[in-house]
Amino acid sequence: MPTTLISGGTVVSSTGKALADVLIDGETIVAVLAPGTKSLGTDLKSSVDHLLDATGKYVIPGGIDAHTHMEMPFGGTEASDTFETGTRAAAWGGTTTIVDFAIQRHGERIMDSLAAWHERAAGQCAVDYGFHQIVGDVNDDSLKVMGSLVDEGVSSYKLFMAYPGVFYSDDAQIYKAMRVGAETGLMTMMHAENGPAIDAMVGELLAQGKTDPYYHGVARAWQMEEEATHRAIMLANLTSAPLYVVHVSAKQAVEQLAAARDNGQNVFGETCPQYLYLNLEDQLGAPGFEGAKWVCSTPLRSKHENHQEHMWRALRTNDLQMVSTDHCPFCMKGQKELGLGDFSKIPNGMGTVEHRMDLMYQGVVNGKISLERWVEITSTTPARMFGMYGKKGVIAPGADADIVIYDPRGHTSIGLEKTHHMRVDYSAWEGFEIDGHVDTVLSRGRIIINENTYLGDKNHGEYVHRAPSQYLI
Ligand code: DUC
Ligand code: ZN
Ligand code: ZN
Repeated sequence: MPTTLISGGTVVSSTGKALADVLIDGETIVAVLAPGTKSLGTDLKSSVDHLLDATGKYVIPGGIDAHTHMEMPFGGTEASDTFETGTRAAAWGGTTTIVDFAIQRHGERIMDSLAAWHERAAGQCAVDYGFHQIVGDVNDDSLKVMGSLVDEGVSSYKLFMAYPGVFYSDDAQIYKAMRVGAETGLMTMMHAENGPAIDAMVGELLAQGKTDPYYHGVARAWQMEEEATHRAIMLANLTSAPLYVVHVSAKQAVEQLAAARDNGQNVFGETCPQYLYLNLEDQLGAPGFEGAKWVCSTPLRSKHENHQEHMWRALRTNDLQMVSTDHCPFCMKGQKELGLGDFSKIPNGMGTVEHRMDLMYQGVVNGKISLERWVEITSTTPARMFGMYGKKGVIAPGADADIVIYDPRGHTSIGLEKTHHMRVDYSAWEGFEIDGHVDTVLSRGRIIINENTYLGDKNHGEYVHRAPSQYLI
């Protein structure tokens, strides 16, 4: 097995940072050493197969994006990143594990859908991958089968309170599923928006001739998110189910989560970079049909309502626990343009998997979060939340050698289609300048990004069989 030494860097964890060398044997970290440690009198630098100089740089555990949708069939089309292209883009951005979603649609059986998603991903991924299970048809068979998901390494499942007629579950279905989740050690993930009320409002807006992308944000008002978040929390309280609310964007939804946590309830929330940096007026309200680029759900919120400051604060104070992307890109040409003249037909989603580590590092530069918190919300907590910690989310002996060497003096200009690696014909992040740079990325000991070169391949990524969440009680 080839050995690698990462020397001279500052190893950052969720609890601190220190100058240290990291020794890797094959796929695994074997030691974190005081700089310059000798082995049997020999300088390790001269005895390893690969030496990576990290002087002046941060050495962090590889990013874990726990919410992606590669190839997702949605809105009459399919997300434009495949497992191959999406995981390669993830690698470029310092993300070494994704957790995607196997999708059970109406009339399908859960285990068939899981098998289908395994087939899509196997042999296609540049980095490691796991699955949550979307349960889009809560029926007696689904409720029976859900209990065996944990044996498949799928320790979390997702329900939707939005999208009636597609993935939507009503309150009775949510109640029943949560009971099973609580009994079988599954984390319940929730898309919390009041879908039926949203659809009613969409109908009203379209009838008034309000068809532009901007109205996507108007229809999916924060009240829709707060109400659904509260309802999900109450149903989780009743059933003793642990609850993880995805893509939180409204400060009022954060307040619901914070109040439940203060009350001792086992609930959690993630937000996404788009809710920390982008807004309703400037992006969704861009001239013409441009706003379609940023149509996602939950939607971008109004810059006049102070949601973003609240999100950053919640990340700092642990009212929100982590940041994922909800990566689900659609091209403008042929996909987003399905909604020309009717915002409700614009496929929901945008591409961020490549930029999450950089965008969140900018939060460190801007004084919004600490360096350690950056590692915690992008890697360590995702690993703990979704049953991967020990192998993932930490630089320690025995862990997978998933490591990013990050240069705080480097610079990243997020630009046009040509300068990113996601398979989408625009960048939702064009023009963002980051004071930092992903220099080198290792996935299970293999150098997959170095000196702006991709060295990985689509056969490298392995399925991560996840244990139950460490946050179950
Ligand atoms: N929201 C999105 O924006 N895209 C995929 C699914 C979702 O809930
Ligand atoms: Zn969702
Ligand atoms: Zn999603």
